[in-house]
Amino acid sequence: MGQIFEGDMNGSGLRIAIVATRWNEFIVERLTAGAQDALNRHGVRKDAIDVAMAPGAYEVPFVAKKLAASGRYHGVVTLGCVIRGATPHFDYVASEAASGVSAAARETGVPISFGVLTVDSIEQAIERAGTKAGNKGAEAALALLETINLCRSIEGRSSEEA
Ligand code: INI
Repeated sequence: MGQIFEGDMNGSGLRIAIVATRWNEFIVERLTAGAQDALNRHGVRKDAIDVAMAPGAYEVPFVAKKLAASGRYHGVVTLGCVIRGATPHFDYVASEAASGVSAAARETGVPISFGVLTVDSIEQAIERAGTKAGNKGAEAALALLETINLCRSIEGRSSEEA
């Protein structure tokens, strides 16, 4: 059998950027706290986490790409919340956010995780921001650590190396 590449969730020595939106701040500040807590618990130092505030989810990919391209971070967590309204605006904003974030990661070669909630109601958002459905900010932070370390495993480097 060939090799199996896996990433652990060891965050020691990593520098991480978080992009969070001002839109739906009530929800997104809980996602941000969840992401910061998960990163700290997995060894990322508090002073190694920077937070950039974007206006809305539509602007998230642009800001995430700037941060990723700066060369200052091992990875970027994106956080936001798009709540379906009565107009098609939701679909445009949500799909631009999702496809833009994955394009930014591919174009920069820097892992970027997607913690932008796309929900039907404020209740669903609350459920995913630290209540009964967990905290999607924390999940996005852990997915980022795993992806960073998976890349290092593929490149033949340990998660202890800078
Ligand atoms: N931005 C969000 O982050 N969440 C939303 O629910 C939302 N809604 O519903 O419109 C939203 N719109 C703003 C958008 O992200 C841009 O900031 C705006 O279009 C300016 O470019």
